[in-house]
Amino acid sequence: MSNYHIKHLEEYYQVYRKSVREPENFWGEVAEEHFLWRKKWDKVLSWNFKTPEIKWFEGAQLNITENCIDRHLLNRGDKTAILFEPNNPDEEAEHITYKQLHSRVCKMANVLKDQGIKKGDRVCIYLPMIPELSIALLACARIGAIHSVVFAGFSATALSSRINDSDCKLVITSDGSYRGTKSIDLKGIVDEGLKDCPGVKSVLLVKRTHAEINFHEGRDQWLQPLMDKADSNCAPEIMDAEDPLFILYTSGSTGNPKGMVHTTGGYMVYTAYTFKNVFQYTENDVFWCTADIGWITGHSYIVYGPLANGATSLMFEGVPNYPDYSRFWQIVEKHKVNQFYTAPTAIRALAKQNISFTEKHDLTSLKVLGSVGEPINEEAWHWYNDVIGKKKSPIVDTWWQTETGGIMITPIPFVTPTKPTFATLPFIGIQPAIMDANGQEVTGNQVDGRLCIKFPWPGMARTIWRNHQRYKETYFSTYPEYYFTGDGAFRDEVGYYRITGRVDDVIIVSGHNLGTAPIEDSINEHPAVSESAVVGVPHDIKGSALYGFVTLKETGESRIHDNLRKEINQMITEHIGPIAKLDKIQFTNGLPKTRSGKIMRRILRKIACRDMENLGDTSTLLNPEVVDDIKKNVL
Ligand code: 6R9
Repeated sequence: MSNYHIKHLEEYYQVYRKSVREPENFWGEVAEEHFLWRKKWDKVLSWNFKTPEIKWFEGAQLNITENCIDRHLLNRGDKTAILFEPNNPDEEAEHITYKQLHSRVCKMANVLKDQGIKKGDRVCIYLPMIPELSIALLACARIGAIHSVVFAGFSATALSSRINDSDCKLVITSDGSYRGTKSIDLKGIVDEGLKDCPGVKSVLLVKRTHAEINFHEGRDQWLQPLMDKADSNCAPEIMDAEDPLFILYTSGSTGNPKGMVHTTGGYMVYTAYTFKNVFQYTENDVFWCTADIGWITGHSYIVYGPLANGATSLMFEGVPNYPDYSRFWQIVEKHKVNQFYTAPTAIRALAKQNISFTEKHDLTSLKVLGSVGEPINEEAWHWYNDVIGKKKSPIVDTWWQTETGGIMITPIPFVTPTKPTFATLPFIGIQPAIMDANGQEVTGNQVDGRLCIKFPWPGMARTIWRNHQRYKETYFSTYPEYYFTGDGAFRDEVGYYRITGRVDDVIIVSGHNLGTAPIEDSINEHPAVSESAVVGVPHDIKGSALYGFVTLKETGESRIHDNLRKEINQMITEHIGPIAKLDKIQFTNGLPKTRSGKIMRRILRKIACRDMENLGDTSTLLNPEVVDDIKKNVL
């Protein structure tokens, strides 16, 4: 029996038990059966959560691109590997077969070599969602260079600090990018950023928008002419399983972004195995993950996981509301998408629109719907389930992190019965633990606390780039011998997990632990409310009091605001109890968000506490302009 593709709940429990009792045998078998190794490992796993040091498949040798491309050439050479849907629906979609992908990756790999890039060098990739982005990741992996993708929505400052942190020698970017009706001057941002990056010797440019750019002689080169001349074969660099594959930055609750380092063998095994099972991908399905490759979700579930399975992975350049709010559903119909993976923030935005946007498209190809990035609230879950999935396509609410490399807690579709707002069961091989306030693991069900993982899994990040001490302090020091996720979780009577949000967002009011997510959910149910964020402020008697920032669908006069404040507190009282009532409610024009759509509660908390001087760098926010307005109107 192959344990690669789980088919029913009993099998899940059976495979899960094996994965936990004999992790080395289990992962050894998965790795042996489904991948191409140049040399097998000497040892499946060695680990120590104190130092911390984790090694998977030590001694093994491989190249991940042989697994993602070369080995499919015989049977899937003419199958579409990457299906590119451009921003503009009138521009033709591009089908890149595995054969074509092989040739383009090899050519780009040869171009990088000609630029002097060698195994272990860092290459920064700052590109929009166009095929060259996926090809660039794979070209780096082909020659053993470590890629560091920076989301092409980040500012020049954010870009240069990431380039310098990992000493990137070369940057791959484009003249510009399209986002709906706008085109963005990416090259201008790169020029600005590179003023502070003396280590960058060359910039390779993809032509996308044909916008005029400043050409920096001696540093900049157009990529295409170099590709045209390059050889379409490039022998893969043979890598050790624990050689770094990439660095990806993620923001911490304090300080500079952390360059999470993922290595080759374990990451490949974990992303491929989770992809196959969590999306129940079968040959000829079309898989679409709407994330940007600038985030871990795109790395793992647009590029590496799907391609390691020989899948067809759709890549979309545009935005959900261009030319109008039916764009996602139009793409699903056009390409007969079978698995669709998106974020709650997109689901909420789409659910607000007129029903005609979804109704005019045929969504019957959909088999599995995925959610990732933040807790999905009940209302959004039901809309996704009923309107998009027609109650037939299970929702996989997948909890995981940049640090975990792949999906950690999730239903397996058609196997695990779903439950709104619950990520349900640990994935195969994952051993979650819930910790109480005294730092002890709590056993049994119907418990909540902080979410840790107590045993290594192949996809975990091994360190923070050149800052192992910070890796240790952030993830392995709060609870010795456990990996601490920074999230809170509740385990229900059958052992299902519900992620309750970052624990830095938990507020203790009069000795009661309150998660911000359920309070915000109740506020958001008020018909006048568009969005909200709740933070804690110090309070003499209660310890902490709750301060709410609320964005309304339409702004009103102050008399209406007073009534609204009462009604909002009434809703909270009804949903949670009077203990969760807000002491202060400030109406705002918008909430500060990260580029991936997460509300920056840290900034709001400081404003609410009138700690205006220490807001940190707000320039990388999606909407830095709202911050001043919120500061001005603080209560
Ligand atoms: C993959 C990704 C990680 C944080 C994580 C948690 C939140 C992600 C979630 C979820 C509830 C889910 N998160 N998925 N919370 N339910 N299904 O998003 O990585 O950008 O590093 O964010 O996102 O708080 O700790 P990353």
